Amino acid sequence: MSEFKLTTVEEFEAATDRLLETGAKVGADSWQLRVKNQTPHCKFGEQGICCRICSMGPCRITPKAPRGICGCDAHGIVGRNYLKFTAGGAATHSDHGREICHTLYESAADGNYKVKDPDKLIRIAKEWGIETEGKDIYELAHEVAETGLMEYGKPFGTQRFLKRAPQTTQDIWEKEEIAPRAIDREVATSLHMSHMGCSSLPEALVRQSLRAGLSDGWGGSMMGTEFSDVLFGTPKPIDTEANLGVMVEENVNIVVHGHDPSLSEMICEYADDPEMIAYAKEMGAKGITVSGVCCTSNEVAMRRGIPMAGNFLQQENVVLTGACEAIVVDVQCIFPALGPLSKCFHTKFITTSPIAQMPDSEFIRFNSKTAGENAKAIVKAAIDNFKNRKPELVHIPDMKQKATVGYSVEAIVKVLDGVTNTQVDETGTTKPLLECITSGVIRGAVAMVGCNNPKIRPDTAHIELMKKCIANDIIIIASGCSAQAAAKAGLMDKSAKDLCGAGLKRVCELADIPPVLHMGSCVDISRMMILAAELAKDSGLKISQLPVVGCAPEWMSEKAVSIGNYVVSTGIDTFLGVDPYVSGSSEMAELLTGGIRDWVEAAYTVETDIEKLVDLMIERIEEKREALGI
Ligand code: XCC
Ligand code: SF4
Repeated sequence: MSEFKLTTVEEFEAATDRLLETGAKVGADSWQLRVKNQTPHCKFGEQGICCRICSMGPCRITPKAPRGICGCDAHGIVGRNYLKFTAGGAATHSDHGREICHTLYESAADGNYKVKDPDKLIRIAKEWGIETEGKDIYELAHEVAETGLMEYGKPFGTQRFLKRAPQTTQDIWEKEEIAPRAIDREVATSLHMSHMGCSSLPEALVRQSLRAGLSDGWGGSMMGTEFSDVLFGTPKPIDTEANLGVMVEENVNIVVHGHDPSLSEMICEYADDPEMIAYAKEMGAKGITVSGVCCTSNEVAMRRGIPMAGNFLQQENVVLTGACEAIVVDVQCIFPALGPLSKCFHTKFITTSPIAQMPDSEFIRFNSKTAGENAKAIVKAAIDNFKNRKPELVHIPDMKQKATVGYSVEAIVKVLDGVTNTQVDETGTTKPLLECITSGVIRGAVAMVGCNNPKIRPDTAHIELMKKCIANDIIIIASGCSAQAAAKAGLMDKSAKDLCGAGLKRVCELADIPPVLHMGSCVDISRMMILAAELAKDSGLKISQLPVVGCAPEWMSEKAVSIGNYVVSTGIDTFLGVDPYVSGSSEMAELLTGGIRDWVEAAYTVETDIEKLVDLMIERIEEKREALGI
């Protein structure tokens, strides 16, 4: 038996350096070079004290100029910036959710998109009070999709999915007036409040940030996750591989990148088509390999076992291999750099969404009605491009790890069933997991999420934090680029149980799981909310009492701030490794790291020293245990 070994960050970096040498040969730019050009960053921006929301400015706060021209102080400026940042994230995640609602609406027995998990659809319909009896599944799909779409603009009431939270959580949201109403309304209200001459009171701005975040996590993102499951199947554990070594030199390599599975699912479908494979062979390749980057990669890895080429800061590397025939993108987290970079190689950079259009790309407009044809055209374009490779530029780092992914809440409940002697009913409960936690076999859980950020040595924070947690019997649930960091390193290989403390190791063996559970993409952080809600309901505790924390050590996007806001608002303490541009206001910093605890029973901790960050998380988990007397 070969011995299990994690891939080290030094090994990643050596592989990247080798790829950058190729880049230098062809005159390619890279994020590593651009970071140098942008450093040091603007101090005003870093502290959040630059305001340019009206044309009397831009105004910057200094000791000599403590107020902008309108009289707004640092606290108001930082607060408005924070709210706008959140609104950007909530809008983005939720609009992704809306696209999925539309895809569901377009589903048909003879269409491009089918309902793969009818049980889940029926469950949601019942939950929403939609009559299911005597209806054709597609009739029901349309009705549920339309009801979902109404959640974005309904004039009255709050989000339907809030009822999934424990009553105690719902009461907090009501009392604090942060229960989210229509999703678009929360985004629009956020932009209204942060307009010139509206709110400049930190409390009001933070409250709306929490509310907008909740409209994402318990609204748009949750619909994105649930309806993706309905359309493409609810994830179950499945084996795959991760890191650049999943690309295959002899094959046509298609890399999917972005977030919306409506595109990537179709690409995978057609790349698997015997007709297409035959065509690839005709063109001199041995076959077709689809691999992924960022969250769309998580989506197809969880449902199809499609390998993960890498996470956010590895997106340029896939092109630098010289072996990427096409990088096909939909929305979000796509570097505009891919345009000029792909021009240095034979790679086709294919954009597909009117929402993400970029220079130097080929735009093949993708929509649900013509999805099949679009996907076929894209796969064909990639195959046709195989002959244009420049062999002297081809180098795929020989680097990959095994990973078992696909841990939806349903899957977690199922795999942990039977680990203890707890009786569970047929629908399954989280009681076995709770028993592991109360007995101390598992000390607690960390929800690891978020991106890479050049401010932190890529992946190190994710990996080091996870290693320390599992060694301390803390189980990790991961999503987004954090999950991919884990997979690339080998932490989603079941053999990684050897890095755990004795308790967690035993659970991994009994349940046959890796110690880091892949829960999906970033909209799938909604799965984590549901898991926390179920744990609270099954234990009779409040979510805030559970020994569970959230962590985004290398986050970078607006979406991540929206996520942070809904995780905290759900009662889960959240640890950040990068400051969300609030250091310029003591009032804002104090509210987010302390004051909001009085409202939602949780708050942020910001600590850029990663060693300290992990210790603080473990400390918090142990504090929660102590308070429960377990
Ligand atoms: Fe984007 Fe979702 Fe961040 Fe990765 S983790 S860099 S947001 S792909 Ni969401
Ligand atoms: Fe300056 Fe006030 Fe205008 Fe902002 S809103 S740019 S602080 S004048």
